[in-house]
Amino acid sequence: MADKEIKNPTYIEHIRHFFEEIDHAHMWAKNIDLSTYKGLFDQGPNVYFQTLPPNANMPKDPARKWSQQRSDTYKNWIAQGYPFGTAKPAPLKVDKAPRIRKDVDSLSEQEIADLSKAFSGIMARAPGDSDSYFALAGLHWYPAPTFCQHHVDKYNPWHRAYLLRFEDALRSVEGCENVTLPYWDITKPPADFLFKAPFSGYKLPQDIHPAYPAGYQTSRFTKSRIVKNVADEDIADKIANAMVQTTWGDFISYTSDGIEAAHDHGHGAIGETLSTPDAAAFDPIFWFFHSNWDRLWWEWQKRLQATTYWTFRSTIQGSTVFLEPPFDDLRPFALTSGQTIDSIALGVGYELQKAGAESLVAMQNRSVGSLAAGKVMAIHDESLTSIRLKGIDRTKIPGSFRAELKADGKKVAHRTFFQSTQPQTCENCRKNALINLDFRVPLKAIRNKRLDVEIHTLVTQEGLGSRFPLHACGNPTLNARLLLEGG
Ligand SMILES: [Cu+2]
Repeated sequence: MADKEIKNPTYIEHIRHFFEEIDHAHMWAKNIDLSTYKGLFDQGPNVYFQTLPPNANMPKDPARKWSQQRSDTYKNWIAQGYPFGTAKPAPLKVDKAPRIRKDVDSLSEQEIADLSKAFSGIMARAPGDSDSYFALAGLHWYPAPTFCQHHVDKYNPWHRAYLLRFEDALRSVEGCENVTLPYWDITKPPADFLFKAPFSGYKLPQDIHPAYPAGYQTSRFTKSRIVKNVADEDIADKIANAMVQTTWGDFISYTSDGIEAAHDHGHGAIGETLSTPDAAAFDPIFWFFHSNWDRLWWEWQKRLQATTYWTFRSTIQGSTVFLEPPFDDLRPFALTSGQTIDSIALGVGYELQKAGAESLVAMQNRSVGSLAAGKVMAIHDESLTSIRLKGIDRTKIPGSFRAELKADGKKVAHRTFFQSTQPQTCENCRKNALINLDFRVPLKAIRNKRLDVEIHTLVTQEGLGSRFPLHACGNPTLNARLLLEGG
């Protein structure tokens, strides 16, 4: 094996690649997990001795025995205290998959016509047809029993399965067998065709809830207002921050600037039907908006070399319980239908954007809440502070809301949280009732100023305003951390 000894190896850059699927599956059967950082840490010296040349026990296959150099690299890793490391993004490769989802901006006239035919086709189906637009959009919240997977690890896998299910329905329309669901890159203005029928809106053929009776017409802000909102909400920056994270927890975060935070702010920016999960999926723009979040997850997986079940596990530093059986319980898309969906290995590709991809790589060295103590750190005059609003009981708040941080009465930061107007009816929401939201602001914007927080609901009742009292949602607390930079 042509290995080279590495003096300062890290888990994420080097060590995890020493193991293959066959090793993980083999050891997993013996109740040993080598596929996560924590699992490997627990087995550290053990693995060293088991793989030590020349008479190693493992791996069994003589062709895959560890070289002396690899063994030395592994030893160096242990000797240096098992550093986790920061991923150097793998170059983005072009996907080769039977289904390629394109950027909405790059569709030909013919492709738009086909897509339009597919949407009209499923919209014309009877509401009782499980492949109808009505039935599929209804799985997101109303009128279905809630299957809500938001603000939990299964958020991305669940929506991935949902998109596949929807795309399959589009492809079931005659003449649309090759249609795929394009993505709207939210950092660019939404394409004009999204504001024309059948993509401009949808009228409910029957009641889904007293607030959404038959005849309810979906609505969203104008194109120019959406563009302005997306900019005001710093969504591009949140995405960029998510894309350079090394661990799954940091990537998916809604508490700080992770991908679900970007998603939540996006829902609010597009409004009005989209601003709560209740009827969001009935507005056709939902599907293009969500195809983009799935693309970003897939691109992050590719950058982290985490596109299969076992390699994906290597990015998880927190609990892996959600990946254990029944991980494929992505109801109603799998299990109940007897079907299993591999929602980690997508099987669908996304067309790369012309620019964009490389620009993300440039965004390194962002401020973080904690640094490995082994690293040198610095606190600068311009340093950022993270102010945490902690312990919000969100099930008390009717619908999506915005938490605003004010300094001497002036808003300096805000966070949007996306949820149903009836969160207490959802088991997942009740289980994850208490949430934290982090505001990130330059120290100088808040120093020597009086800070306070307000919560405002996005859906307001006529004449009553939007302010929601803090004592009515668990009396959350505030704390502040100075963010550190590698110096
Ligand atoms: Cu969403």
